[in-house]
Amino acid sequence: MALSSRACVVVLLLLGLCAAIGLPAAAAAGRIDDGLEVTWGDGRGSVSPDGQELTLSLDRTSGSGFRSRDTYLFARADVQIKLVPNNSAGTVTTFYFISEGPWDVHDEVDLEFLGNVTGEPYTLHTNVFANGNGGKEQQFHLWFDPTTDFHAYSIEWTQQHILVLVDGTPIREFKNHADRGVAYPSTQRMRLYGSLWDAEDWATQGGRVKTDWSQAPFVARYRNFTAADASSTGTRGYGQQLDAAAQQAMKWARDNYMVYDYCADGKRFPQGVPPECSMP
Ligand SMILES: *[C@@H]1O[C@H](CO)[C@@H](O)[C@H](O)[C@H]1NC(C)=O
Ligand SMILES: *[C@@H]1O[C@H](CO)[C@@H](O)[C@H](O)[C@H]1NC(C)=O
Ligand SMILES: CC(=O)N[C@H]1CO[C@H](CO)[C@@H](O)[C@@H]1O
Repeated sequence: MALSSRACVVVLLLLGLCAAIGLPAAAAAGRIDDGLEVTWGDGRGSVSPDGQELTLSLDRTSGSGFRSRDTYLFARADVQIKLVPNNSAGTVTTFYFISEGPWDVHDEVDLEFLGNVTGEPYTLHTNVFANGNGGKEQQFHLWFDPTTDFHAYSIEWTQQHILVLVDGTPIREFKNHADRGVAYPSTQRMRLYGSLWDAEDWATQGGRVKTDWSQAPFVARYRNFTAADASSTGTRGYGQQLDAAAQQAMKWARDNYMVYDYCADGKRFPQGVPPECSMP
């Protein structure tokens, strides 16, 4: 893959600068806006002057959001987020892939962080849409306070699976069972998006707790964004089966922190949960 000459110059400059101040070159991440662009919010989304942090804010008038400059057909995306602190009830902070074609057949992989009142846990809501069909929700609490520090959230979307990771621990794997008739996102390019918006009607404790606008503006911070092509099996080690340690880690996360699983919601699916729920 050829780097553009402009990218090369930037890389060379960074390497030179790092050498000059004695830091290892690996510490020189690019600017976050090399990969992401703020697209809405009328100034409520911004990038720090050093390019290391993208901040989204939300007030009564509007939220804000960004998107990736590139589109992907299979990718591994990583970002670190520091969520809205204190009373974040009603707010939703997101990071997701979505295709750009017709809505009725769209693909999507969602991470949505549902805020809460101070001291109560955030919920990480995940969902997968393929060919316009979603309804595959799984929700998690986190094993740390996601508002005091940055933590890494990743989506690995390959031919084999969609894997969601939190600080490198897999929490959800949605396997490609297209050969058994389960729709899987594999033909439409997707773009990454992030946003901070108000959803007080449903986000927190089923909508019972509303947004406290006296706490506005609400702020979420993103940094260290990377997205790498993962179209060929095994690219950078991605797209392979989870090894025993990863399976064990995922089991730990799911046993202890999963708070909703569509596959276990017999009330919602009286005729039986969707077929992928019983596929290994
Ligand atoms: C908020 O806190 C309540 C009480 O601990 C919890 O049941 C709920 O899952 C939390 N998250 C949301 C989004 O309501
Ligand atoms: C940035 O993210 C990469 C993985 O995408 C990770 O290896 C690296 O340690 C992160 N850098 C910092 C400063 O956290
Ligand atoms: C307004 C308010 O309550 N701010 C608090 C938010 O939480 C941090 C710690 O996470 C406190 O230091 C602030 O005082």
